[in-house]
Amino acid sequence: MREEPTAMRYVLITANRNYSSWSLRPWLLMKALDIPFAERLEPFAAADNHAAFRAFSPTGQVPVLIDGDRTIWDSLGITLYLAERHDGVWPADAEARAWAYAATCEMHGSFGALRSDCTMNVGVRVTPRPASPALQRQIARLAELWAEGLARFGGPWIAGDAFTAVDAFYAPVAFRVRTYGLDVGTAGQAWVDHILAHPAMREWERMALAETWREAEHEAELAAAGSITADYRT
Ligand SMILES: N[C@@H](CCC(=O)N[C@@H](CS)C(=O)NCC(=O)O)C(=O)O
Repeated sequence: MREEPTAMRYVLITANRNYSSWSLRPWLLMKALDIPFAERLEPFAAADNHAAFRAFSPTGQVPVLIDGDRTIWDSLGITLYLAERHDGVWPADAEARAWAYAATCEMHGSFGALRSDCTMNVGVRVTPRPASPALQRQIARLAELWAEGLARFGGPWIAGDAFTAVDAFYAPVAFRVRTYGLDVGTAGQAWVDHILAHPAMREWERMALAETWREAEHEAELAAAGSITADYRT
């Protein structure tokens, strides 16, 4: 049975806007769907924040959603929780919804080479090192998946005319496409441009650029990814 949300009691705990790709997913989803929440930012203070984050997160990771006396962890767990309480998390059309479930879970459980070789760093532009075969396959899969969703469900969002969770899950990849100049095909690039222009993505980007924190491990991952051609951060 559907549980009614209690207005304004959500607290979403996230980390640095510049680096934290998993944080972006529920933050963007809630902003895009106008679900009110209080923000709590826990910046990365070290290469490993597990012990400190365990004070509020059972996995020692962000994002975490606090709803009254409940703690919901993992970006997919948070999304499923919100979907029980709010309209619009998933596409209304059954075929688009089935496709969006699969595409969202694919993002959640795959794309390891993309995550490790093209770390999210919103404010920076990079000429990447030559892509490994695994990364090439994953970029080709992104192009295929986005083109399929846009063609089947009519766009401009991945699974239809409304922004849904599948867009939120691929949103960090849009920042990666821009940072590393990845070729995701014409249709894929149209979606990337569309989501980068979303007011909530622009808000996240503004906050990322204003951050003065630099976390050594994330910066080292970036340096390993290629040569930095621009850095727009404060
Ligand atoms: N599967 C988790 C992954 C969460 C995750 O990896 N979070 C990273 C931040 S983007 C984290 O908290 N890392 C802790 C650290 O860097 O010490 C989810 O979907 O929420």
